[in-house]
Amino acid sequence: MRNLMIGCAQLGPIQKADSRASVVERLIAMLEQAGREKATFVVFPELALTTFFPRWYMEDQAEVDSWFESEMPNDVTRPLFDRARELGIGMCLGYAELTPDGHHFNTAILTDTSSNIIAKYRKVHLPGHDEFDHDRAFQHLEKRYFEPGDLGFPVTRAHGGIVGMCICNDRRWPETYRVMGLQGVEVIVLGYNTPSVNSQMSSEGPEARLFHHRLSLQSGAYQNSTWVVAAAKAGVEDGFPLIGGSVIVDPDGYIVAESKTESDEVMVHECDLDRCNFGKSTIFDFARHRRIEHYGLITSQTGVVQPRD
Ligand code: CDT
Repeated sequence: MRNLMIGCAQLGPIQKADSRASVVERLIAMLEQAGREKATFVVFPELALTTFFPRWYMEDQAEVDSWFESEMPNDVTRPLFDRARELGIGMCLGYAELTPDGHHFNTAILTDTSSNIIAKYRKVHLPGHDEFDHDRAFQHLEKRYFEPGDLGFPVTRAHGGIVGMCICNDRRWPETYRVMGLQGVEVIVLGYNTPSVNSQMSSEGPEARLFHHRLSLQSGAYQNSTWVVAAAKAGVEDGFPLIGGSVIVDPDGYIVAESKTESDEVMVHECDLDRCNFGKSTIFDFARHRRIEHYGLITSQTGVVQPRD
């Protein structure tokens, strides 16, 4: 057994007017609760320091940049890193990253139990659009404010296992899991901000959204024999609802913990990383069973090319 006590820390809504300092207080409160329940690794959501700002259309670059962090930790987040170090808890934390040379990414970092940043991931699959869309009930402007991640899907030896990160929409793409699966990943951690309703298809409501969310995570976990931990930012932000449904999924694809609210909520689960071994050495023993000579289209082509009539 290789047990890792993982905390999945769902955030309730963050309103546009809420200060980052007030959010950091909430993150610290959840970190402390996870610590009381013996967690040594806590997963926070995507863009965990602010409201989901890509729903707002902005033209002024200074206004856009005000949602980004140009260093991590910084003066506002340092208390979180300090408390995590005191408690001996590693974290995955999502935030909007502005690099010294002016690039904008939707980023997550991984820390060890001394609050050293040991890995970084930048969101690869950016959903939405880059111009104001009058046909939508609300905007989803990630393609406007972020560049696609440039780090791939690395995994890191950390917390006694092999840890990988992805962010929100990445979880819907099998390639995300498989690239990490091919590096032996044992825990994939991610945060998300998923609107409860589709901005273009009014018939799709929260139940469908939660179904597709669980379907993606459970299949990714099973098909790659890995734990998956997914932390939501949930609830109604300035009138715009986000799903909850934070989950911990085991390497057989079963949900072993799920949030019950759309508020700040922590779940801690003892994850035995050796549970990954059975699937990785049998049905999903990649070295024995994968047939890469038939998979070329996956990396040579993005869109669909139908056969000629
Ligand atoms: N944050 C994020 O990636 N949200 C997307 C919404 C897609 S709808 C434009 C998601 O996949 O949950």
